Amino acid sequence: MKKKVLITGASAGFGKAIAEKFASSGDDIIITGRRKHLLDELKDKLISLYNVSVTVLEFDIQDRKSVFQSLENNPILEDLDILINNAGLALGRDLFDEADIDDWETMIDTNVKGVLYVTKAILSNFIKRQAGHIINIGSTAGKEVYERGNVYCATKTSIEVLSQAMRIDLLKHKIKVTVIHPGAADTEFSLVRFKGDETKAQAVYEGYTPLNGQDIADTVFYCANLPKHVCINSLVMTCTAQANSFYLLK
Ligand code: NDP
Ligand code: 8X3
Repeated sequence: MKKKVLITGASAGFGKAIAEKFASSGDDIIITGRRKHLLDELKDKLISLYNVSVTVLEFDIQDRKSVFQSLENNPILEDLDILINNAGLALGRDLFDEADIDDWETMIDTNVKGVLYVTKAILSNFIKRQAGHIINIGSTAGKEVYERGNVYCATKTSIEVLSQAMRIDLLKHKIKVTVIHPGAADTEFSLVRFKGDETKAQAVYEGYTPLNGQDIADTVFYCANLPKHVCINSLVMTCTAQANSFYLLK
């Protein structure tokens, strides 16, 4: 059956691949991010390829007011089936004592507060219908803390914890909550983390075959299309060359 799916951070990486996956199966999608021109390009492509409904919402998930203005009481979300909390980032890979506090704040504001704002802003639609599925994108960084990962690891650990909390508190409303924790995946992630340094970003993915956006999209789609009585709670996925945050065969 056709679904309506809201995907945050769909201008690149996992979110873009997830949008393509749901649209290709005939679902209607709402795609969000800050880079509107990329979202508009994706919208045109998906409409012409799959003839589905695609709505673009441009906002910064760090900005509480913008999030609520865009999502709360938005009629397009009244019959929303799935929220995919994907937008997020790492900034810097520095020792705790050397890291930039502004980077820390941006990661906390985006990866933790942004996810809380978006979820809270759409939640009444799920509660009204006593149905819905929240799929949060965590990370292996939330499973094992690695050197120079400090605050990024903390934000992704929060996603595991908040997913558990949402699952418990929203149980009475019959809302499914899934968290997916991917390992290293080749997207714009490292370019953002290393602030545009392409050499450093590319080095992260050299010498092995990392995950890609399509791998995550296929997994999200699988979790989203299980029978009504089945919910995958938490799932860790890595490329075959990676065992966890510490062990990577290059
Ligand atoms: P990308 O950098 O390729 O994409 C990130 C997306 O998030 C973009 O669409 C970006 O849109 C959006 N985004 C970032 N900040 C904001 C913001 N303040 N407001 C709105 N949108 C924002 O990274 P990935 O696709 O790899 O990352 C997606 C998620 O997966 C993140 O949560 C990341 O932490 C997680 N992850 C990534 C892994 C990897 O190795 N790549 C592994 C495990 C987890 P725009 O810039 O247009 O706003
Ligand atoms: C991204 C994966 O290993 O860079 O969440 O933290 S890692």
